Amino acid sequence: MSASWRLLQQPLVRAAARYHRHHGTLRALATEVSIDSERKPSNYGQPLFQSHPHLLKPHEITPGIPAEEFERRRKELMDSLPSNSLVVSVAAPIKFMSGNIFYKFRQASDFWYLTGFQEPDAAVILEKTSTSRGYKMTLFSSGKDSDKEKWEGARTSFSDALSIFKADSAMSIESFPSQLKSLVSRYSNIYIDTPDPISRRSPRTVKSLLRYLSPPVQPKSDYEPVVEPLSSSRRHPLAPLVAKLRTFKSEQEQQVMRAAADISGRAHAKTMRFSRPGISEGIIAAHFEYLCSLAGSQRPAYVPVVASGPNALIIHYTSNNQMVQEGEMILMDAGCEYNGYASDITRTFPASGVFTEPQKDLYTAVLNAQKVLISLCTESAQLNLHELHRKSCDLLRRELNQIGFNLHTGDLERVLYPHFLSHPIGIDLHESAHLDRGEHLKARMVITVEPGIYVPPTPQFPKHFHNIGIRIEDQVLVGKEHPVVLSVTAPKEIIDVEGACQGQLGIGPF
Ligand SMILES: [Mn+2]
Repeated sequence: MSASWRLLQQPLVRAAARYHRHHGTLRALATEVSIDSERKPSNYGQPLFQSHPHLLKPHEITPGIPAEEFERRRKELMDSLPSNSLVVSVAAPIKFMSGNIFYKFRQASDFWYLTGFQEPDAAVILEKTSTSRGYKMTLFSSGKDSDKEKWEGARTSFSDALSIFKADSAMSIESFPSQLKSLVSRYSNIYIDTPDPISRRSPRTVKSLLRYLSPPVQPKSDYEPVVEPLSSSRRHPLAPLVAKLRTFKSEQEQQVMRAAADISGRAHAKTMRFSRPGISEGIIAAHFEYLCSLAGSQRPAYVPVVASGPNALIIHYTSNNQMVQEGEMILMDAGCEYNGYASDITRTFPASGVFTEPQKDLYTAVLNAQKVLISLCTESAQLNLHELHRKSCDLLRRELNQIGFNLHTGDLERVLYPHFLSHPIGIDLHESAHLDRGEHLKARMVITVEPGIYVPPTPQFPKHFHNIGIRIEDQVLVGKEHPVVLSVTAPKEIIDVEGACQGQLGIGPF
């Protein structure tokens, strides 16, 4: 048995132990939730406790999120709407890389948040009612089709859509257009996200020409007549309302996010140990992604940045294809998606395992600022993201002037620190689209705190800092009085970063 084979087996052994632990304790519940985990292929369009007890607990619809929580989300949404309201949310389409070669499917975030349903070709309609539940839920999906399932895998049946996903009614997606058409005429408030009218009459730019000429061209939908005639007074966007709910993370969501950040944080620590001069940035990225996948992550939350030396000055450097040189630092901005939630961590570490004096000085400047900023991620600090960003500029300016910079107006914001400090994070990496940066931070929000300094080789800055780029990014759960750093497993203090790189913490490389 080779060493690497044994390494690969370890997590599997642990997973098996977890499975048996579940299995043992759950025999008693078997009358309530039937387990058919022995059955292959599975009978469902996604992992469920019934088929995947090693991934989910009973009554969870997605790993870590129980059915009651999806119920609570829908109820909260519907309770916030006026009477006579209808909500329509649809699944993501399958996306294609080229021709009929598809990408790994990822569900649309809002639809997933409201239903937990992970199949494409699906939709949900929620009708506000005066019942105690507060709404009626109709789930549209493919249902069983043995010919199709033989090629594409199992789909959840309509009866399981009722019993597991708690729909009042389950129908074929084929009947969605006609159902939608008849329902929209009966309600006075329709909450639905339709294609942005501006994008259909997009300004004449080179990019829009390229989009137009590169197939597949979005055909003008046959279904436009269904929603088009709704006057704007009846039709409202759904996304801002769901965004408001998604801003505040439940206990269950906090735990999934902590687990996602844990996986990424540990992978950062192990990748510090793995990295060395003489290997390419791409190998470091591959190593990080391998570790995350091995720990159960479904996909990277974004294309990782592995920038060695001066490449770190490019904020979104993702080519990751140059060699790491002696004496350089590696800026790695990488995070996985785990059970539906993104993680986002940046660390900057010395390739050789020891910071040089200038690297140490600049790193300490960014770290000092970052730690003060994290301490301000509380409800009681009464700050909004704009104010927190301005604070980060003040703190960085003071730190830099202490280590020999002589900053002039604009040097910091326009040159050395050109990006924003923070963004909310959750199911999407950037949950900012509908967030007001002017609103005070509140408990149960999760945001990133990511100050950075990138020094170009120009004479107004001290020469020994030229071509150094440093960013330190954590994910922070805002508390009433105390912030919680979710990405705590990624080493950050100089002594810990050097220790991780040198293997002194007993971490990694695998
Ligand atoms: Mn970020």
